[in-house]
Amino acid sequence: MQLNEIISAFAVKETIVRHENFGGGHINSTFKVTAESGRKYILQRINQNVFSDPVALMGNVRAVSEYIRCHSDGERRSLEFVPTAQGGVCYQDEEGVYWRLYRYVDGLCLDVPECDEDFYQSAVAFGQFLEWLKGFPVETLYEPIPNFHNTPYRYRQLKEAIEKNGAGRCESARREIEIALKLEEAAGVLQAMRESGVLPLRVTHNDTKLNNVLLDPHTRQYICVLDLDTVMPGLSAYDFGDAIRFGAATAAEDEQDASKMRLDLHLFEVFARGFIQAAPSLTKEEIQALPLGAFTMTLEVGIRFLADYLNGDVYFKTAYPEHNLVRTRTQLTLANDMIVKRKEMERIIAEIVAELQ
Ligand code: GN1
Ligand code: MG
Repeated sequence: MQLNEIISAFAVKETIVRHENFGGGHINSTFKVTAESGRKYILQRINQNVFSDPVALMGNVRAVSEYIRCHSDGERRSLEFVPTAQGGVCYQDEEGVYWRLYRYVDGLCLDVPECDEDFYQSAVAFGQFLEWLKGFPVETLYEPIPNFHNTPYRYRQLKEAIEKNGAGRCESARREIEIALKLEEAAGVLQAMRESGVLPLRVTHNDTKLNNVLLDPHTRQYICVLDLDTVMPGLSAYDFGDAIRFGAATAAEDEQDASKMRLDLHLFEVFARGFIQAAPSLTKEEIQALPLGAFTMTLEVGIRFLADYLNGDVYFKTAYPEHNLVRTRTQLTLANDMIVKRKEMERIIAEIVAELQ
């Protein structure tokens, strides 16, 4: 790969002197590149197995970023992408691969909050994201991955993977399959609430991991939300839930010892407070659905990891053969702990609501 050739397709006149892998995303390949001028950029190769129409996807990114710029607190609050020399949103190289370029902003992306305030900041970031976009015409968004958080659909995909047993791994995941299938009914409740219209459709981020928020290394305030690839119509419970499953957990998503995995109720409370404060337009029904969102998003990604393990690791990047199974175990353990702690989550949410009134 000739990075200099790729960069020359964009509207910057730069010679790249250094590049390194950057970030821990499971889907795209990301590089931090440094130009002779000293300026830095983030160059990303868009994974076309996952994102079939990178141009339409970048149309979402552009529309949402511009809307945030007009409706936010005056800070930029989204990364600035560099257009191609022809004014396009991304560049397709001779091999058909799509690339995009962002101006680099110095900041921290954490996998684990170093203090409560870090996690609180990410809650404000994702809460404000929903709030600022509440007037955005949701129906104009392109859906990069249809049924992304449709958990019953994810179950259908899991069952197909079990049926096919493409990688011959069903036997080694027998326990996990059994646990996952037992939880199927509970997993469908949120989707039913979406379909019945109890919960409003919003512009949601859909991948609200703590490491998708950029924090200022000095002030520790959030700078902006990252990774807008999965922005599409969705439920606030998705964004709340995915953030809780990743950031309010006592162990990493791929901790080998799943028994270390629990929901940390203190971190749950820290995040819930920031999120609810930052998004005053949340309805009573949406607020009540937040604990369900945490459980559903955790279980959902658990079965997605499991299906990918059974399919032979064709979707998520993996570092070793059991990686997706290890991830499955942590997520199923966490989802079960959320069932146990459901009442406590609900009590915490009710207390926050009362305190904010
Ligand atoms: C993927 O790309 P990344 O690492 O931010 C995935 C999310 C999962 C997450 C699990 C497009 O996010 O849905 O929750 O991994 N993104 C896509 O860590 O599938
Ligand atoms: Mg990401």
